[in-house]
Amino acid sequence: MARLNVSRMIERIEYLATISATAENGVTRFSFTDQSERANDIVQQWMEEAGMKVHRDGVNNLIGRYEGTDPYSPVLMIGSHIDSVKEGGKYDGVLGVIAGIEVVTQLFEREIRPNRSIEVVAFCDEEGARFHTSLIGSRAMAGQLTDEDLQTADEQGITLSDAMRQVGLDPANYASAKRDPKTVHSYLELHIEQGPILQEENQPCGVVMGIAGALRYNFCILGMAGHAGTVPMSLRKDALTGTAEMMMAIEQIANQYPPLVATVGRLNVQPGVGNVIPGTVVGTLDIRDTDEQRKLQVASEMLSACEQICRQRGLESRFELVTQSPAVRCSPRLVALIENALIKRNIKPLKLQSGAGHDAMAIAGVCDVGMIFVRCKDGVSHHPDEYASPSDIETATEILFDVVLNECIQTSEVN
Ligand code: HGY
Ligand code: MN
Ligand code: MN
Repeated sequence: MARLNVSRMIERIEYLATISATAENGVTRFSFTDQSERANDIVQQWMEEAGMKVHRDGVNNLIGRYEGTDPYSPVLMIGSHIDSVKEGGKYDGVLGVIAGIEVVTQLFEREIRPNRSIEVVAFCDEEGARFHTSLIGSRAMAGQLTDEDLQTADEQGITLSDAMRQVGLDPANYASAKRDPKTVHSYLELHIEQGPILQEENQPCGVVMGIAGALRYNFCILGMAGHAGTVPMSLRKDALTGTAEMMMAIEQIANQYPPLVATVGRLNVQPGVGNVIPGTVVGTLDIRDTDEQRKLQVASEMLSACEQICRQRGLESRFELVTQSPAVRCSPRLVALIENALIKRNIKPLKLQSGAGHDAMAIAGVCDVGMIFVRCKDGVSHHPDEYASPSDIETATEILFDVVLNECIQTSEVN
């Protein structure tokens, strides 16, 4: 008897992908929107069908709890996120939540009660695509969310706390999402790799050793708007050409420190009309590295290079650090459990670093964390073409199931 109902998993992934602000061009499901609430409602229904009691915490994390025989022992938490980037893929985050629900559904359908309770969590706002402050739900659970996080605003000027109110939350309550570490035994997250290594190695899944730390900045470059036809080139304070030189400097510095990566992902040029010299540019800078020290040192090198370019051009630069998450190591104990499950299925136990951020980074502040990566086609992610095959999804969810059985069931065999 197949242990998993993979077609049910695929149907659910496909269904969630239809809940999007954009009808075509991938999935756009920002947190604290109609789309995120509709997604929460259907995921809650699937959790309840799996015998879980479901509640939403102080920041709208959706938490399904499958009671164990010992209600007082710390829980096993399985999670990921169901928000997306703009025009993203179907699998990023969603796959981990659907896989967690599938494993609990299998226990429920077999009337197996784990010794420790299992919680499946759909974290809110992992991506930070709307407010540019990522890991909102998991950082709140780890007690790392701050009042100023709630004051960050989206492009329409709506603050995170306004957006929380719009979905019926009281933002003053966000601190209640903090989890007592004594109540959580360990955390598992299954996620698409969002990179090319598993495909290159022709493996369906692998074990994550660590997750790169991230620094996310908002910046503003102030120059002088002017008439595109009359201001001589030598007298201009063009904020956009200054930003362009800064971006080339950032890229040139990043190229000296692989695997560190740096990205200017958003630029807003003002006033943004063809016959006016850009006076202001507002943008974002995202720097990632698995080496915490080097990440901080290179970030300061990049910011001083930008300041120097602006000085030479008579521009003013303002950089604001919006979120930072330190590089995280996964628990050696959970790495070993995942490796053993891979070996048991004759899969090469590939060890991977994650350049992408995940909720596991924040939850590492609460308990041991482990991650399973699933091969994704050509490593494409944060893009409508993101794809993971049903057989790879099945294999990775089987690995997750094995680790869950090890973590919270006396027997390690369930057929
Ligand atoms: O941006 C990231 O690394 C993740 O996809 N949130
Ligand atoms: Mn993700
Ligand atoms: Mn993502």
